[in-house]
Parts: sequence; C-alpha cells; structure tokens
Amino acid sequence: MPMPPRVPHPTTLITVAPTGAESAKADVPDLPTTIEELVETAVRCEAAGAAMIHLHIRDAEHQPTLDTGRLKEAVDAVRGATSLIVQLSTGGSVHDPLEQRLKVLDAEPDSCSLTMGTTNFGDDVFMNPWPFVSELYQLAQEREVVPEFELFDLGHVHALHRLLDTYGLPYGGKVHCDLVMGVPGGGMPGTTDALVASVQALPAETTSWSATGIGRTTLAVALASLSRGGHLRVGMEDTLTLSRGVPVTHNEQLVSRAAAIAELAQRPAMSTADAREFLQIKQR
Ligand code: KMH
Ligand code: ZN
Repeated sequence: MPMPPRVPHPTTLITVAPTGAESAKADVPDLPTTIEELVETAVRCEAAGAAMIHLHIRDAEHQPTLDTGRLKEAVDAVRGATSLIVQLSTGGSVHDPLEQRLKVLDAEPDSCSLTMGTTNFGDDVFMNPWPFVSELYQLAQEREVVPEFELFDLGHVHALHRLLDTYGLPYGGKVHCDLVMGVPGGGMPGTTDALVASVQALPAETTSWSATGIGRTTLAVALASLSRGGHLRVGMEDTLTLSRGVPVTHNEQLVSRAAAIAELAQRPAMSTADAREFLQIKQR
C-alpha cells in the first residue's frame, strides 16, 4: 500500500488552537474569547513558535458564533497583528447547523478545518455527513482556501481516500491532515498505536500531517507524532492543564512546550514564511 513519505520534515509545523467551542469563559477565565484576547494570544504564540492558528470565534457574551462579520473581524485582526496562517474552524460547535458551517468560508480565511466524518463527541454528536463534507470541500477548492483534514477516527482516513479520488487535490495541491485523538466519548484513542495505524492508512497524496491529543493524551500524542515524523497542534481548545492539577493560564505555555520538544527532537519550529510555502497558502 502506498504511504506518505517516512523522511521527517526538518522543522515542525506548530498550530495553536487557542479557544475551541466547548469550554465556557465562566469556567476558564483565561480562555481567549474576545478579539483583543485572540490577537494578544496570536502575537505571543507566534513569538513562541506557532505558524498557524485554528480559530473558533465567540460573541460578545463569550458564546460560540459563526456570524460572518465577527469571523471576518477576527481574521482581519489576527492577520493585521501577525504573519500566522489563519485557519477558521468549519466544525464550529456541535449545535451549529450545517448551512451555517458552510458560510465560514465567506470570511476568507487562509485555511479551514474540514472534518472527514461524524463522530461521537462527549455526550453529543459532531455531524459531518458525506454530502456536507463534499460540498464544503468543493467550496474550499473554488475559494482557494487550503483545507486541513481533521481525522478523528480510522474511518475518517478511509473517507479522505474517497474524497480525493472523487474531487481531486485541494487548492495548492498539498494534502495536510490533523489527527484529533482522545476525544472523550468518541473517535480514536490518544495512543501511539492508533497514531501509527492512522498514518499508515493515509492516502498517498498526503504531504503532511499533525496530531493533537485531547486532555491528558496531549503529551503522549505530541511525542508519538514527532517520533513518527509528524507535526503538532496544541492549545486550550484541546487541553486545559499542563499536568495533573496545573491549569494552563495562557496558550503560549502549550506552544512553548511544543516548540521545546520539537527542538529536542531536532526538528525546531517552522517559521510562518516556511509554513505558507509548505502548505501552499494563497497570498491574500
Ligand atoms: N468543536 C467541535 C465540535 C473543527 O474545529 O473543525 C469541532 C471541532 C472541529 O472543533
Ligand atoms: Zn476546532
């Protein structure tokens, strides 16, 4: 079976996912939810080694929103303050309707997340039926937005084969995946075995992949990813503690830790300029 290249890239793409849609500001006051907090977070995370930011936006009441104006405001603000690749979540929250999630691309991000299938998500269901995935993918191709394929399960890897076989390569020709592991209540576990099984099954067109482990799987997944030649996603969307009982107070801590272990693996953090070239991001 053809497999993605085994020679690791000499540097590590670090993506920060600072907010997510699941944690409440009232429970996690350090979660960046305002535009000002997002910009401050983006600036500090870029300095610490991040090259891409995966954004979920909140409204004035700190609730998840897919309002196009608010998304655009955040994209412009982060672009104005950093050179980070701005990736908008099309996953939103489990309560967002599919039609609204398709409209995320109206905010003209550099990249968008694109989850390759439905998955149990805590007590909820994160819906990604095939017609929605296909439509979103074709829209990303049309709008020249580089997708990041979010793979929560081995079945999602299988669906990615079908997508690429049916609709061809994304804008820019690069196929970048992110393994999202250890989601409570669904998907694959955050283990080295699951990571290796998924990577071995990736389509031959895959040019790069990262991995993120939810909650306490974060370090195990990061170390497994680096040792298997992958890249890293970290952030308070996925992990709220640095170790048992020690809360994350700023996303920069997670990015700095990721950059340090990448350095230790002799694959230091990738610059934003290199990441733009690496993922073939359109100049906007
Ligand atoms: N918030 C989750 C339901 C994505 O950003 O594309 C979905 C999620 C995936 O976070
Ligand atoms: Zn997300």
